[in-house]
Amino acid sequence: MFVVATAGHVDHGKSTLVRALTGMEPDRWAEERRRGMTIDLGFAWTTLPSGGTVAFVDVPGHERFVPNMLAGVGPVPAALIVVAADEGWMPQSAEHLAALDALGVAYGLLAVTRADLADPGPATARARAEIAATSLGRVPAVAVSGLTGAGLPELRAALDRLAAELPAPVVDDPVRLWVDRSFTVRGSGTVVTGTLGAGRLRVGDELELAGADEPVRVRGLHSLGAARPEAAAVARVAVNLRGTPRDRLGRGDALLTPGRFHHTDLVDVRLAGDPAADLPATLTLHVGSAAVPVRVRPLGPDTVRLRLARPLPLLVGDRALLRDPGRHHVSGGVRVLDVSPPPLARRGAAAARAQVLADLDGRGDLASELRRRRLIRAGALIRMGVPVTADPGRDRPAFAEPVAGDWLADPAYWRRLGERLTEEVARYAREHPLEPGMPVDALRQRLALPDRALVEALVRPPLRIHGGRVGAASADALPEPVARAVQRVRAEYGDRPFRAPEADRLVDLGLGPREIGAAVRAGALLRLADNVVLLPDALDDAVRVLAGLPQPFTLSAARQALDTTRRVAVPLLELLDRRGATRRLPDDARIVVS
Ligand SMILES: Nc1nc2c(ncn2[C@@H]2O[C@H](COP(=O)(O)OP(=O)(O)O)[C@@H](O)[C@H]2O)c(=O)[nH]1
Ligand SMILES: [Mg+2]
Repeated sequence: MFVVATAGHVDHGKSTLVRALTGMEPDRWAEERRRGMTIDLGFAWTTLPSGGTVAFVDVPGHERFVPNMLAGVGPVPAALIVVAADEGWMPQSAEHLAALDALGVAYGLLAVTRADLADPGPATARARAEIAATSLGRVPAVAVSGLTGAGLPELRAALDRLAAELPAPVVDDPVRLWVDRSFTVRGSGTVVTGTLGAGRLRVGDELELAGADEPVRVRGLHSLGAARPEAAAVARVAVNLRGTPRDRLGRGDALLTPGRFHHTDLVDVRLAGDPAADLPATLTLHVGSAAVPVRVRPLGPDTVRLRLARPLPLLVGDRALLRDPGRHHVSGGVRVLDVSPPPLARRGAAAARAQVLADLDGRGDLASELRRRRLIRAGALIRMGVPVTADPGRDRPAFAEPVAGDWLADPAYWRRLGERLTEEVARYAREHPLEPGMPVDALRQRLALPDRALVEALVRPPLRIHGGRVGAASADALPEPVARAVQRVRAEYGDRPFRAPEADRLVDLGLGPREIGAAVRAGALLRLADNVVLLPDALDDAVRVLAGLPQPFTLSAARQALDTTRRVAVPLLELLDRRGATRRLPDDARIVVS
């Protein structure tokens, strides 16, 4: 299906043309028919010569109803611009065209109506010239009469050609269905309609509705007046929602694929075209079918920050329109550059921000997003509309490899974090010489990281994580004073390895319980009992000496062979028993287990 919105001055024959093409009545309201004037959006469709379907969103032309017009054209990428041959270019012709231009609509067709009343030539020439200066560029023109039917076959053929030009919809994209109508159907409940520009809807789908705590569920789907199990973009759809009260949603709301959109009330945008030097401080932002009051804060020459009166599911790259409702004036188009911009608290922050924005183009470049955000979850970027998989077609570098979980990092920032981690661990070791490394959570806070997994991913040899702490992997990590003390133990006891330093000697050496604990954890000392320590190689040496004794041997024989005291021999043999190097027999003698 191909959806096209009408545009043009009031009474130029838009609704008449839609009626003539489709045989359907676009003016749905009794009041519209009584007054002969479109007030709200109308919907009608027909089959084209190619066999394809065109659906029209017929908009009101009167200046009072421009907001309704914008809700209709917002989600629709193609326009049928209607100008009456007898009246020519008029103020709402210009305002509607300005709106299409602001929204960046690039596909369109000119129908010069009421050609039975006047020569369509001058109106055609003027309108084509006006249109050529906008995002629509040069468009085909067809002269028609809704009264006589002249030109209608040519118009149908031109619509077919336009449909063939439109880019193929992305049916795998998430759904963002801007609601343009909501009503209640007796027995079915709430129904909303909209133009599905991308993605796919199925009966039974769960969708997200901003402001609703629970997902809403698709109970039924209609397209072109018939019930369907599914609808794929592009399509006009009516969605019956299960259990959602009618007053919970209306025009300007959006039904979304759950978890795929970031709701924001703060965006930085670029103004399209030649930005007016002085934008009013308050305007209305029109995007999709929504119209939301915004406060405007100028940043750079063509960039501003918008504070929205209510959050919207906006994406980087979205086109929107600013309008001054008081002056009935389209102030211009905007392109969303950032849907999650930083606060501007410091002095000079706005100027700095303007510099950053000057380099953004609203295309959601992953490398540039990572440079600015440094660290962010892939899911968060996707919800902002930034593609996280490298797109070879766009010739951009692939930085999309997560550093941990689904965290993406700017490579330079990540390297710097790694260096800072090393520094922090070294500093911690200096300040806490007896602890076996810096707790992971302390590091996480120190580096201001949002997730422990990031700290863990940053640890590289010679550092390692052990027992929830980050420290050096080797015994070289022994704190300086302890290392010196162990050195002296080695020097004094190296040639009589089974003589443990006496308690007062340990004190002299500066080896209290905490220092001994650190040395033992680092593998520099072996603790047999409180205040009984040996050098770590003593165990193997002892087994060798004991193996040379006649088996079994007594405690006394062992003590003499090892040239030590009971203070050492008793716990040493018990340790060897526990390790399975020796075995204690029922008579308390032992053998070395070979
Ligand atoms: N003679 C003539 N009258 C037309 C034609 N198209 C529309 N009209 C009349 O112009 C008036 C406005 O038409 P309408 O379709 O409501 O205009 P809209 O406001 O642009 O939707 C109506 O009285 C129509 O009957 C046409 O091609 N020829
Ligand atoms: Mg009308």
